[in-house]
Amino acid sequence: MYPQENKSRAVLSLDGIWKFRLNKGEAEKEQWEKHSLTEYENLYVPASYNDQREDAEFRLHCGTAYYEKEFAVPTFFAGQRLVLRFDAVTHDAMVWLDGEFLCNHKGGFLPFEVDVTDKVEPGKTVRLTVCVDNTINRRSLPVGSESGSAFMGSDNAGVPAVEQAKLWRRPMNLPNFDFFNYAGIQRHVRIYTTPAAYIENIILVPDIQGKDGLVSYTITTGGNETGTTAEIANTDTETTDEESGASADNNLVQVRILDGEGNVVATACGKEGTIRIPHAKLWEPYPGTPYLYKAEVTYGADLYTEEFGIRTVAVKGTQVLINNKPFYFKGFGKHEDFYIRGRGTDDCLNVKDIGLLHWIGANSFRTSHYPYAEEMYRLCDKEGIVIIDETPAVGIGAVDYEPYDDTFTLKDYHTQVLKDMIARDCNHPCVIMWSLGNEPSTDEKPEAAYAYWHELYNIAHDTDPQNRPVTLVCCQNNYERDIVTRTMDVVCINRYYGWYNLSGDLDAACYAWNLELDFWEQQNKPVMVSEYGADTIEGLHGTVGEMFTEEFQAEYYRRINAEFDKRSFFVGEHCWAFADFGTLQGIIRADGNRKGVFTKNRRPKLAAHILRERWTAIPNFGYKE
Ligand code: E8X
Repeated sequence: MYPQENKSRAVLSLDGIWKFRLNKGEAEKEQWEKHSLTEYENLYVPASYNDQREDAEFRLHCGTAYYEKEFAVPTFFAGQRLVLRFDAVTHDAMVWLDGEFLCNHKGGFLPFEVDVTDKVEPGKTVRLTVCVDNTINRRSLPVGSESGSAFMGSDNAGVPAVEQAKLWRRPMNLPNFDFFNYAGIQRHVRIYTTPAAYIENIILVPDIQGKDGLVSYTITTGGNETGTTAEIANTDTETTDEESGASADNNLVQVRILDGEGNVVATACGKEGTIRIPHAKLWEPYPGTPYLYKAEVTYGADLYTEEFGIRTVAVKGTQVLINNKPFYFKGFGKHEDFYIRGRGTDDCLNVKDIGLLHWIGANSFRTSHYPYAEEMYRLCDKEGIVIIDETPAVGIGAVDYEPYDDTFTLKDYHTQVLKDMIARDCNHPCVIMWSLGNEPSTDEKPEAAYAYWHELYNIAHDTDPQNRPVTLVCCQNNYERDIVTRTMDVVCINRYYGWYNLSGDLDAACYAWNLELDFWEQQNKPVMVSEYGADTIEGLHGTVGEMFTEEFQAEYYRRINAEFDKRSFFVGEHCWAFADFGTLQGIIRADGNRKGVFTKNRRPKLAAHILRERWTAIPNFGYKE
């Protein structure tokens, strides 16, 4: 659960300046975690390390780096349970306290935490060391190549001098994806307290019944107030000692539902149940009201308040329904990416971006290509922006459908990440669909692809208490051979007719779109475009709008969008991308990917005005009715 400060819980931030050192092969023999770093630079957390120094080594580093910080928790924390939480360390982390190994974590975009009550003595200064590893390979998500070249790279294979130089050069990461491999402690680091017996998790599932809202809730507790296993009491059998303890424990859980004005509108007791909220106000995407309630849970001395919305999501025929009304997606694929801090958590930037989404008339975005910082989802709950929540599974090729070796299968790791993402985000009203991943190979080995993705599809449905729709974002491919995409709840397609193919020819692009849409029309599924776009250099203009000009991007969206309007099963348009973003340097990237409708510093390109005109006239609901 997201760290919270209230009358029972305190939060101590460990953000700020940390000691930092890139490991150029020295750390192993010197065991940097065993003593305080002697040579180091001062770097800021949370942020990527890559752009914090004017040194190519920081930008291009491949491998591990060390962070270190000394801290003490206040003596008045004594008696409380202490938990150290990392919101995300990219990609892999190893953590030590005063040189003693504490934990490790694989994967760069989800939180991990460890109980340090017995390890951190209040009032005493301790040294926290974190080793981060930015390596990407066929065992990581996102996926990196282990030989060959990076995303769309051209390495002149076959030229002897080039082949030899490749063997000779420095080790480098070869992303199988089109965004900069930012790394480091990119999100907050905190110690939070709870009472010894504490609320471990809260799961809320909203529903609508007539004019009322229903919330099913499940609460798990830890540390256990009564000294028995904190399992839910089984009251219909004879009660043993242990069970009566558990039932007493169950009775310690109290739930109060507060409305937006702070009035108590319903109460309940026990670890699970269903609460009725008469005449409930629904959560609706902006410009509707994203109304939020609070579930205030107490368990003994502990308190945790979780915000939630009452809304439903379903797919019916060719429609995506929010609160039983057909929704039309208007928005973007985004990135967490900005000057200097790279992928570092930036609430101010998030606020700005939501403001721009409102300005342009968008109602949604996809967290391409990884789960974002939790602060963004919390903000979208309040601001009424709909999220398609994506795992970091980008760059998966047909080879990844086979086990890597005797010890590693990507699907197992992917399953874990998917479950962790759903566990982290499942209470957010703003999240209305899960994306299993982005642009895997689906048409090369269609059967193997089906076996891989369908298992994940089922796992997502089984894991999500709200059973939201599930999708897989499909790369432009042979959609007749691909048997995965068509089986998702919503068909999400990334298409670049007029850019990567039929380049610059918008007549041909529209023709191609229509041929493909004829195919999708037969599938009886809701279909949306999850990426389409054109690289555009701000300030580059032309009367006839050739590629890279602002006029071309504007015309591209104007022409293609008109085709979408002719299809009733077409439920949304997400432009690629919201803003320009960083990538690995390469021959098709001039200072990153320039397909942003906004520049990296969030100024509108011409297309932004065209989209604004269109989107402010398209309602959230009932557009295709
Ligand atoms: C692009 C986008 C990329 O940035 C995104 O992360 C994934 C890419 C296009 C795939 N989708 O290059 O701008 C291109 C397939 C072409 C046929």
